Amino acid sequence: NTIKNIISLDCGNSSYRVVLGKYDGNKITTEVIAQESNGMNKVQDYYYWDLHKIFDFFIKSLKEVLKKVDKIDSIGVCTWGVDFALYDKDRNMLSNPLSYRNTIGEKSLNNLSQDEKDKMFYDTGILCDKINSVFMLSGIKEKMPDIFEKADKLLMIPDILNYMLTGVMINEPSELSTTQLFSSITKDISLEVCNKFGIPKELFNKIGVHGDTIGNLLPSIRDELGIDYDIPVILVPSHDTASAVVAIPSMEDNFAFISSGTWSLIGAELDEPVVAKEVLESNLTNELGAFNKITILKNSAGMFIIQRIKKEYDEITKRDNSWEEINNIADMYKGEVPLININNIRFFNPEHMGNEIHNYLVETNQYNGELNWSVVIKAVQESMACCYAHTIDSLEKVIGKEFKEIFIVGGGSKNNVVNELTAKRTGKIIIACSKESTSLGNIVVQIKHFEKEISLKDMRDIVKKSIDLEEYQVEIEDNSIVDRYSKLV
Ligand code: LRH
Repeated sequence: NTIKNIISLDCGNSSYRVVLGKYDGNKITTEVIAQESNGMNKVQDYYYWDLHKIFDFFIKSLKEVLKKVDKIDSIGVCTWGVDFALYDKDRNMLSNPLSYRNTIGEKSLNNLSQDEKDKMFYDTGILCDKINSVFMLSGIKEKMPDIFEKADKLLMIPDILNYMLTGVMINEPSELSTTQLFSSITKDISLEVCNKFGIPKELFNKIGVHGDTIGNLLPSIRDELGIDYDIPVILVPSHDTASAVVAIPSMEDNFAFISSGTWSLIGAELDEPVVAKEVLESNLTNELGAFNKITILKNSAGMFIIQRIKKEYDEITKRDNSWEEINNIADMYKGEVPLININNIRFFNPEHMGNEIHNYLVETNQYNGELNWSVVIKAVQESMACCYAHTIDSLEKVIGKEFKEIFIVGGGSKNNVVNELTAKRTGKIIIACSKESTSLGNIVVQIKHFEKEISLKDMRDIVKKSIDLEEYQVEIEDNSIVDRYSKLV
């Protein structure tokens, strides 16, 4: 049997899924085996993630996979960035992982001067951002000193799942780069940043290499699955953005992308980080991608805002409105385009997103009257496209290249309205790729376990043969709206 059955566990902020990829030596066919919604649980003062529930879901899904195939050949895990758990020296998790939407790290970021923030960027290539793990960790140090003192090891979310599966503690580099405790320049833990925040370097484990085997599935899990052979768990680029970028079907080295999910990561792939003033000024950051590539990108709010609005609107209308219905509501508005800075902190985690946007539009004289969902949804769709156009423009200036096309990957690539608006506001050809790009990237990297010589280019060639693309192209007539947006940021 030459077909390899490769499993991806892809956990996003709003949902997680198990995807079975069948690789026949030429291309991959994928099937989503199971999917569940994800969300933070608020308990008293803090928002937490439930990793044990995700683990349980994964094991159940593997059982489903085994009803469909004779053998599972390998497994890879990827998740969202920045969040982590601390373990004591006996390898017990000290607390459920906190979500980056907590404000516990805010103080240590706000206490930094501009010079200190700049220095951290020059040390790591990473922009200081409120969600970076370093700030959460220093918040834990201050507000939960007992936990901090007992901490012996730190595992990022995908590392936790890999540990639960194999019993091996390892830190994966792309995910580690979202902490800002790791330098994309030296590709190692940044002693400068660790020392500055009093974080022991010893918290970190061995840093893994993409394509290597972390370990085999634990015997207890094998027993539960009723199998008697080893399944290797492979170290894939476990930051979801890094895996999604692997699955960009570009045959050229230079390409621009938008990885669209709860967040929108707008960027390009480079060989080396750009550590310069212009990067800082454009709010770009140099994350680590697959196989030591750099993804220079802006971490922008993405579908989160519109997902929240849909949830609120569903509650009011007491029904599950389809996305088409949500888009139709926006279409009803024919007045001047309302704009919001989607990355304004007030839209990060408000009690009520619809009201927050409405209030903002009223305060900025873009609207007056009662809350109108057409206006609110329109504002979000248009502002997202303007943010993309504005960011791609700064990216081109920073790296001195112009892009003809932009690849959109991830769940958000299926939002036709935003895709069309993006084509209109950027003037570029928009190529919508797979909804399951993160899993495709995860799966295609696992092929390295079976074909040691495979290159990143070969992987992209396999992806290209495995998916259908959809193109959007619109002539720009008047783009003053992007200028109007640029003034908001
Ligand atoms: C996108 C993402 C992003 C950030 C955020 C927390 O899913 O990984 O790159 O790190 O989640």
